Order: sequence, then C-alpha cells, then structure tokens
Amino acid sequence: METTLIILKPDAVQRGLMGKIITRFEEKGLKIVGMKMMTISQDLAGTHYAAHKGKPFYDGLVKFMTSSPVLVMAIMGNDAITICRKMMGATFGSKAEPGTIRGDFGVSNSFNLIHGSDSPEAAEKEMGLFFADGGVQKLDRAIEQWVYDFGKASPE
Ligand code: IDP
Ligand code: MG
Repeated sequence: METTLIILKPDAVQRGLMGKIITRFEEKGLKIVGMKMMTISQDLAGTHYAAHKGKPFYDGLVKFMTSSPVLVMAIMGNDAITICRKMMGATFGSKAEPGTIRGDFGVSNSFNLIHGSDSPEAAEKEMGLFFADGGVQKLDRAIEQWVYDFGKASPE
C-alpha cells in the first residue's frame, strides 16, 4: 500500500471545490488517512517545488501556492500514487481530459487545482514535509473487504 500527498491548491479552496474533489477520491475507494488546512510558507513552497527553481513559472507558482490556504491530504491505497495522478489529469487545465479533476474543473494552466506526488520517492519526501508533525491516521475501514479482493496473497 502506498500513501501519496495530495494538495488542493488555493484555487480549489477559494472556488468551493474541496468537497467535490474529496468525494472523487472517497468514491474511488482510496483511503483518506490525513487531512488538514494550512497556509503554505515561502520556505515550504520553495522546498516542495525545489525541482522547478529557475523555471519561468517558478516565482508565480510560489506566489500562488502561498497566496491563500490549501487543503493537504494523505491518501492511501494499492498504487495510490499512479491512480491519483490519473484522476488529476494532465498538468494544464486546458489540456487535461474530461473526466479528470483538472479536466472537469479548470481551464487555467497555472491555477490547476491540485498537486499529487509523482513517484514513491516524491511521496515519501512530501509526506515528510507536510505531515512532519504527525496527523496520519491508522484507519481500519469495515468496508475494506469490498474494496479489495483479499482472497489472494496480497490485496488485489
Ligand atoms: P504537476 O503538478 O502536474 O506535477 P509540474 O510540471 O510538476 O506539474 O509543475 C508543478 C506546477 O507548476 C503545476 O501543477 C502548475 O501549477 C505549475 N506549472 C507547471 N508548468 C507551468 C507553466 O508552463 N506555466 C504556468 N504554471 C506551470
Ligand atoms: Mg510535479
């Protein structure tokens, strides 16, 4: 089971889309094991987006991400990182396929509603950054037996 870091960006919070986006992950069967609202500091935004430093959109990205509160989630499931990235859609709202979060709710290329870790290494690093003070729950769901097939060596 993987745990991935999802951020509903300032535009998602301001536009009142938190509930709709959370519902997509819940209905998919993924397990939300951590959730909190926070305002991202300049330092945290810089660390989180360090790989983009120097790119033309970097300053605008940091300004955007620190401009208003965000909702941060830890989401768990088999292959959760890839599943969440697929559900998010392509980076640019203008290009993202209908049916994806970015494709259904946005048209902007920079205000694209959601962040999701893009690899196991990124997920581990980002979980450490955003849930450093704990807050990830051990959640046993009664419905788990109907979400995964537990008749195999590992849940399928
Ligand atoms: P991702 O969020 O789909 O992983 P990245 O390429 O890692 O996309 O870029 C991080 C974030 O930077 C994007 O989600 C978007 O908000 C912003 N961004 C990326 N490329 C551009 C661009 O060309 N113009 C404006 N903003 C961009
Ligand atoms: Mg990325």
